[in-house]
Amino acid sequence: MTGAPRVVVLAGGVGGSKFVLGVRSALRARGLDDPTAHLTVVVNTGDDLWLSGVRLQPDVDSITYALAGVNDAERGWGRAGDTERVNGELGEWGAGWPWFTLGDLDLGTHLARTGWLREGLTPTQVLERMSHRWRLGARLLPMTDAEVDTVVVLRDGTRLHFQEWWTRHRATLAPARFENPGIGDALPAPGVTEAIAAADAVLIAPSNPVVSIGPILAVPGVREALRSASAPVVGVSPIIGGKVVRGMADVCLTAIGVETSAAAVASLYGARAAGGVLDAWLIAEEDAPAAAEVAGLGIRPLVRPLWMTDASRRTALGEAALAAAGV
Ligand code: FO1
Repeated sequence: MTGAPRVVVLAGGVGGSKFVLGVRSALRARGLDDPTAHLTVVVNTGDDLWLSGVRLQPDVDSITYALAGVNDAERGWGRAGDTERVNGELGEWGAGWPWFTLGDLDLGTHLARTGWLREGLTPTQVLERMSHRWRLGARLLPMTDAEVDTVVVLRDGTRLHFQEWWTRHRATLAPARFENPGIGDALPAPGVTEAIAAADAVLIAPSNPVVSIGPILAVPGVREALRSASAPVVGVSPIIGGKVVRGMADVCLTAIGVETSAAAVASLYGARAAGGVLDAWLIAEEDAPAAAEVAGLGIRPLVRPLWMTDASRRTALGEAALAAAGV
C-alpha cells in the first residue's frame, strides 16, 4: 500500500465514538492532519427515534459531538454544558417522554435535521451537511437511509422502542429478541459498500454487538461487502475481563443466547474464512486466556490493552487496530 490507508470503522454510540477518536488521532499521528478522506465511519441508526416531532439519531450525534469535541463525555450522550429549558417546557405540556431528556443545544441539532429531512434531504445528505459545521476529520455515513428503528420484543410479546427499553427500563425487562422492522428491504446508505470495497482496513468498534453492530451487519449488502472486502477486517472486543465496559450489552447478549465473553462475541461475528466477518480480534490483556478459543474459530487473536480511559490509550488502541490490519 502506498500513501495513507483508507479506513472504514463500523460503530455505535459511546464505545464507537471513543474508538473513532483513537483511530483519527492514530491517523493524525502518522502525519495526516485532516483524515476526512481516509476515515469513513458507518454509524448504527437502529437507536434512532421520532420524539416530540423531531428525529433523534443518538449514535450519529454521539460520534459527531465527540469528534467535534462538544460532547458530554461524562454522561456519554448529548452536548457538554447543555441546559434543559425546552425539555422542562415539553414536560409541562406532557409532550415527549418524562424519562428522556432533550438538551437545548441538542434540540437544535434535532430541529435542523428534521427540517432538512422534511425538505427532502436523505439522512446521508443531512449528515453530510451537519458534518461541515465542525472539523470532524472523518466522513460519517448512516448505515442506511431507511428508518429501521430497533424494537425490543419482550417475552410476553410487548414491543417497545429500543430507547424506551434502554433509558426508561434500563434494560431490566427481559427481552426475547430485537427486531429492526423493514431492515430486510433496506439498502446500505450511498457510499457504505463502496467505502468498504475501497478500504485498506475495516475496523469493527467495541460497540454493543447486538444493538449497535448487529443492525449495521443486518442491512442487506453490508455483510457481503465485508466478506468480499480486500482489506482485513479487525474487530475490537467490547468485553474486558469478562464484563461489559459500559452500558447493558450483557443483557442484549444474554437475550440472543451469547455469553458475555470476548470469545463468545468473536464467535457471534464469526471468522471471515468460515462465513463470518472477522479476520482478527483484539482482546484485552485480562482476557488473554481466551486467545486459544478465538484462534480455534479461525480468527487471529491479538492481546492488547483495550481500556480507552484517556486520549493516549485511545490513540494506542486506534494504532493497534490499524497495525492489526497491516496498515
Ligand atoms: N440516555 C439516557 O440514559 N437518558 C436520557 O435521557 C437520554 C437522552 C438522550 C437524548 C439524545 C440522545 O442522542 C441520546 C440520549 N440518551 C439518553 C442516550 C441514548 O439513549 C443511549 O445511550 C444510546 O442510544 C445507546 O447507544
